[in-house]
Amino acid sequence: MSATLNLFGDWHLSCKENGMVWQTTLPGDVQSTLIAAGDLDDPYVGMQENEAQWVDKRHWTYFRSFEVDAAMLAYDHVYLNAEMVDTLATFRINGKKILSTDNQFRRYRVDVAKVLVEGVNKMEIAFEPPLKEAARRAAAYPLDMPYTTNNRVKHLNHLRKTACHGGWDWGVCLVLTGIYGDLSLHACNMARIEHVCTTQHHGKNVCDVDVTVELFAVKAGQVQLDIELAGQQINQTITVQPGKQNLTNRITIKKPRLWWPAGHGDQPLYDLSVRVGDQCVSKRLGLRHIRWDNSRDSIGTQMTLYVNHKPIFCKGANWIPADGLSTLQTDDVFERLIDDAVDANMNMLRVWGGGQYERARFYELCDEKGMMLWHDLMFACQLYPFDDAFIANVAQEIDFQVKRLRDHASMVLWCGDNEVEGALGWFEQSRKHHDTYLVAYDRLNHANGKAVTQADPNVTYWPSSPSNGPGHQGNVWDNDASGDMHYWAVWHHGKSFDAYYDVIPRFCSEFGYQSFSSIDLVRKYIDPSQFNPTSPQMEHHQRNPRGNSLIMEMFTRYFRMPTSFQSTLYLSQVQQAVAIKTAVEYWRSLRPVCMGTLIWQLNDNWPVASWSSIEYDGSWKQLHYHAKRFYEPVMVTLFHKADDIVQVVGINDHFKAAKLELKLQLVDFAGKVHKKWTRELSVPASTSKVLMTLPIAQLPIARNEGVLLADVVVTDADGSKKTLRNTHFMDLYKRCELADATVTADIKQQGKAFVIQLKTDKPAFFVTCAFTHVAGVFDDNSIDLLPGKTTKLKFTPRQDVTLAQLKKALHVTHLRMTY
Ligand code: BMA
Repeated sequence: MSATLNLFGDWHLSCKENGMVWQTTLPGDVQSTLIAAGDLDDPYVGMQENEAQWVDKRHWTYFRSFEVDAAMLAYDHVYLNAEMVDTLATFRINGKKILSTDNQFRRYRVDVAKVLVEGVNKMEIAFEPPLKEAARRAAAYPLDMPYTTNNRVKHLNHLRKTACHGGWDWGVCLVLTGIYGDLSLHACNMARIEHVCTTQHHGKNVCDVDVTVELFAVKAGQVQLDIELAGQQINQTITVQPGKQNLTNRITIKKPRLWWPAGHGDQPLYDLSVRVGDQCVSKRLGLRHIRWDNSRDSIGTQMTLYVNHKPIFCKGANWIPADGLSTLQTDDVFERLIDDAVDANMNMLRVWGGGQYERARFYELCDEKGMMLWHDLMFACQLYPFDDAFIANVAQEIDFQVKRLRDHASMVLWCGDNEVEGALGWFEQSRKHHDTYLVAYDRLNHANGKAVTQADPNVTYWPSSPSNGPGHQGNVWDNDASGDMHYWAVWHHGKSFDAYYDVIPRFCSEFGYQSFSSIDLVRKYIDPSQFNPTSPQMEHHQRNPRGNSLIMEMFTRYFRMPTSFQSTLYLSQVQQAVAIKTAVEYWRSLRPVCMGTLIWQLNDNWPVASWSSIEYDGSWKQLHYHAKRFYEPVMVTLFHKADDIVQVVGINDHFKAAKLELKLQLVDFAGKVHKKWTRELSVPASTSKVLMTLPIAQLPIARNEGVLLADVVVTDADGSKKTLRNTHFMDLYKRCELADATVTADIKQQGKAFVIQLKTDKPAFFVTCAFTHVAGVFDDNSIDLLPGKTTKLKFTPRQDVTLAQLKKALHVTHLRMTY
């Protein structure tokens, strides 16, 4: 028999410095409590974030009482389980200290039988101010460990805590204090379950699943073990010895239904339950075989993922914590964002190392929806301690996290860190004493790799992102021949978009371009008197020091200057979409040399100018609509490099050949068609193929007089057809005399959704519909329209709204309207 007492729920929170007490709940954080109580203004609005910075300088104590019955105390073993305790906490029960924590990412379990009493018990969790302790540790450290200047606070590298709590170049600075994972008491006899881990062995039409139960026994004796998987059971009485032990059993699943990444098949999940006594651990397993091919080839080191022995082009984006406040990182937000990723034809997210290991639901949703995860360990952009105590602390974190997450079908790679190998070259100290810091880095990185593979011997451990691969320390920034690459020449180094043609990444795990939030979100957090990109409030919501100048300067290269604030916001999103579309379509055309592109970044954790494709309120930026199209499994891209020859390339991610009907036209800005090409084509499985080449000089109109517009009917694997449009400008947008098109829109209700019918009198580009104060998603947006045809967009609101309200709230923008 066992018993459990969930300690989440109602708590009190007190502040040592001012003696005040609040009623609150856990899971949660101090900042959220103060906001809810009206003692802190919403830090996302205006510049109110500045007013929230006192909170992390104080001592906070959570306290409550709870009842324990005699039955619980009668067990052999009673322990407290605490997860995601952020960060420096001392736990007391009935005045007796039972635990102190200093790692948000570890699971803490302590025996509490001796301190509990029958009846009412008191629990208190006292938190130290994190930054003070971080500074103390930094000062005491024998080597100066440089911290990231992305953050508004110092020395967070000395604490095992979500690094971007300090802000980052897109984030709100809220150095949280709280508990987010679990807080519960458990009582059991004989032994407790520490972990349940599985290993899949795939054969022909069969999958053997080894189920390993890690037990911690408090005394020697016998326990009942029951395993159930795919309708099969194993029931045993087992003998345990005091301490830790592993028990492995095998269950064979015949004719397994395999789990596939989104876009490649279904995600069947098999229920697994493991019982010891009446403690139960349940999981849902997706059966799939994962292999990374990182072998050398004539170019360098490959980075190709095989799922069930099929090559997968990884298409996706980077994931940052879903909100600056832990209480707003809800399951609903997880689901919405993962759905948005799937809807945009993504199959992979990279859980970035400056964030956190997420709550369980995040991983369950990824399993259910086929969203593969590249998972960093939580280290990013700064140098970290490397002494034995720090390494041992991190080893416990890794042991827990890897065992917790390894059975998720979505988990395909563990990576040592984000840009820490690269960061060795960023700081004066580490440049000057390079060898010292390299040895320090290696020490931690190797230990972490060892901890990962001990916790999951079958997983691929990739040392860092970017990295040339295990054992290949070198120039990680400019080497496109090996491993993964972060390509930031466009954006951080201010290069133009054609610089994306200068590299042939094997796997580009980060590249991004900033845009502003759209006007409808800006209205929610910026005062109208500040509607100017360089107003104090707008600059406060731009965390990349050069951000605004990079955006504006790039306008001057490609576009005519926008003449209003609203146009500036809109155009920044056009520009971002063009940048990333250029990169992705070109790199996808390079498959199989390049086998992955992950956009920096999917989401925002507060309203801000950033590289995200989805705005803080969940609306899609133009980029995300373009992503839906440029990540289509079968598509046609058009591009030209310095040679002025337009290449028309077909890309096919499916495992069988794709049929295409291509209708290509050369259209001028009045809508006149100057040339047409019609072709029936096919692209072989899992590859890209040049379909046509068109020298610009041989076209009947000048390059700035029109565009190439490709409409492609793709027959999908299931026989269904869809038409995809792709437009190619042969000259800079600013040099083209775009027609002053009038786009008209009519809205009709269709069940819960609404259909917007768009018509134009002249060609119109980047036509984007939006609704003021109405949240929701379109099935397509930021599209190009030709006269003479009605185009329908479907809008699914995420709130209750009437047709009349929508008609009033609609605004349509296209490129020519910005000047
Ligand atoms: C990347 C990330 C982040 C950062 C982004 C934009 O390299 O790793 O550190 O937010 O660049 O600068």
